Amino acid sequence: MEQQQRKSKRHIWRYPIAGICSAIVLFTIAQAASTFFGTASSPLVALGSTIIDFTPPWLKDLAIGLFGTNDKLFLFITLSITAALLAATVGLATARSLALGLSLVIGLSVVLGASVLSRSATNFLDLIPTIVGTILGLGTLTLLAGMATRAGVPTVHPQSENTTSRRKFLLGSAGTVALGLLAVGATQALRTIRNTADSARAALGLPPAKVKAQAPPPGAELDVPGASRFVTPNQDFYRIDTALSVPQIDPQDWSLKIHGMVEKEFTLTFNELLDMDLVEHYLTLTCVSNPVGGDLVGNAKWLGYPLRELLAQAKPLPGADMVLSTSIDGFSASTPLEALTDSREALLAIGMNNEPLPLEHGFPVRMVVPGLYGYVSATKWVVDLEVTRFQDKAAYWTTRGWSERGPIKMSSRIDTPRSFAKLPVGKVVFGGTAWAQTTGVSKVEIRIDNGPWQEVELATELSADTWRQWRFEWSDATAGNHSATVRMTNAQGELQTEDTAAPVPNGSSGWHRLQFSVE
Ligand SMILES: Nc1nc2c(c(=O)[nH]1)N[C@H]1C(S)=C(S)[C@@H](COP(=O)(O)O)O[C@H]1N2
Ligand SMILES: [Mo]
Repeated sequence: MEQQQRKSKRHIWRYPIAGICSAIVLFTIAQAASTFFGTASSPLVALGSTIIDFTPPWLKDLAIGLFGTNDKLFLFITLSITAALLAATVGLATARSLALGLSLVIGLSVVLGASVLSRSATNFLDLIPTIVGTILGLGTLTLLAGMATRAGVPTVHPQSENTTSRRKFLLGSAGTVALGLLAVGATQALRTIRNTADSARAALGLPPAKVKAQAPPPGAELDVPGASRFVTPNQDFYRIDTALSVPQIDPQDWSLKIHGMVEKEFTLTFNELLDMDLVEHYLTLTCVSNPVGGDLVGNAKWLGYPLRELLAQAKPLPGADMVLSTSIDGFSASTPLEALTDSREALLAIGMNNEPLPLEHGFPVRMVVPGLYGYVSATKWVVDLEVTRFQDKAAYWTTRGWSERGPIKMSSRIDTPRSFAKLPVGKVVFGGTAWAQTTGVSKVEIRIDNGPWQEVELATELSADTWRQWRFEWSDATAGNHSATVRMTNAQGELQTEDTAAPVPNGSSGWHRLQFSVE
């Protein structure tokens, strides 16, 4: 008896492994099966998205601050570690009783299923991947827990039995995991072959713009090494969204419903949009989460149809003051109706820098609105526009502690030198950018240490909707530690505020300052 107890203690490690293996099988099989349903039918994606939706603003901000656009990788790693710990605990429970372990798995699967169903654009059919994964996960747990238990029973040839049972257990574990991974690999390959959004994007020839954008004047680019370019290449453009997996939309399946407080509701198809009089416009997009000096800002040439014209066709009713735009993945933004009907070039965009929108930037259709942070205006994968009132509806981030309106705060940034750079004595070249969308930048000043404010050279302005690069030469940089501070003035003569504010609830403010040394 004593002998047996010691033995089972020695084999106890097999149970957590059995638990982890069955979790891997559950998730990989469900992931594989989700290929045949909507993306949110993967319990991993659904759970991750649900967590993102419930992440308090301060934590989201901290994650973006710490990990930048890798915040989702961070979420994924945290999620994996948590899942592994949970699975190990469930495994250990089976050492006590298999029924207990199996019930725990079923309980956790119910949570997974609930998070799948809670996603927008899922229905009961999307539960199938979770159910199939759970069945195979339960099977794996039963099998491996059985092997673990048999290994704990003493026999007449303890030694040899011990090694074979261990080998069997390890083989069994490795085998189930390998099968799961194989299933994911195979379906992933299938997904790539069938990926209609990717191939539709590749096949899409953008129609020419009826109104071409004015080309940036030669002076719009200052070419300071280490400073950002005037136009941000698509692959370098910051990406912020709540989508764990990029929505895949076949343009032929896309349509936009315009409804709510309008005289005439209608639905727009992609082909209809292609046939409309499209315009081009350069516009600098900014994220409300951008910290002072941060890089969640980019400038691109957008091709699209003016939302002003689209809304004119729907004829908003008196009293309406907001348009709630909703993405296929459930994200929504509240944009003041005025910003979409006044003279600014707010677009229902299909093109970015002469290409169809990249998938992660909203293919096939998104919104971009000059002067407003992305969270209240730049809905990607947009499928629904509801004309309504601020007092009746609230958008995604508004219900999570951010302001219902988000005009972009004027801002300026030092791109080069970098913080804590070590530079040789002599000439130091500073470069950066400043933006005040819809108003325009009229002056940028720099201060070295606590010296006087000095005006910098400004790039030629393309329009008030785009940022302006700047350049400054400090010709007699002296050895020692220094700081540089930058500030701007907008075209109405208003100076950028020195008061610092955190991104929550409506955008950061304060002067960008950095330290460097000259030696
Ligand atoms: N569908 C969807 N659209 C979205 C978001 C989102 O989470 N989901 N985020 C918004 C935010 S906060 C910003 S700053 C911009 C960023 O656009 P980009 O990723 O193309 O730079 O998209 C906006 N549109
Ligand atoms: Mo954002």
